[in-house]
Amino acid sequence: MTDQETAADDCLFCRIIRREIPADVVLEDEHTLAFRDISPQAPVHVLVIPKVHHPDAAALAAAAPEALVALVEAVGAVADQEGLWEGYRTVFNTGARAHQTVFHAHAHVLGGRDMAWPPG
Ligand code: DGP
Repeated sequence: MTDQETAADDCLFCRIIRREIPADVVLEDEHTLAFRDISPQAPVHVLVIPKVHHPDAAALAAAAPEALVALVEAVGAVADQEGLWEGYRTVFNTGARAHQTVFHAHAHVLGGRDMAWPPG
């Protein structure tokens, strides 16, 4: 078994992809799954994840750039579907110091309220 398969076996988001853990799915295609965050930080808070397991967005870009492109396209589709025409924020937390807690690449799509800048 490869390191990637070992990681994927135990990975929370891989388990959501495999439907071993329930999630409120809002969009799915060949490359990505999008579902509502269990702890929403805005009226709309959706996680968009690739179906392949890589620990963060940069690792995904290096290993499977087409999957990262598909993920960003899915972010746009989620924003349209959720009616976020006035704007939304896309966040990739990378590493523990940036508050990454699930080490499967994911984009947070946050919207439905005004966003502060600089981010906390
Ligand atoms: P991050 O902190 O950037 O690694 O984001 C991980 C997010 O995942 C966090 O906002 C909470 C969310 N999350 C954790 N466990 C679950 C779960 O079981 N279901 C769903 N829908 N979201 C989860």
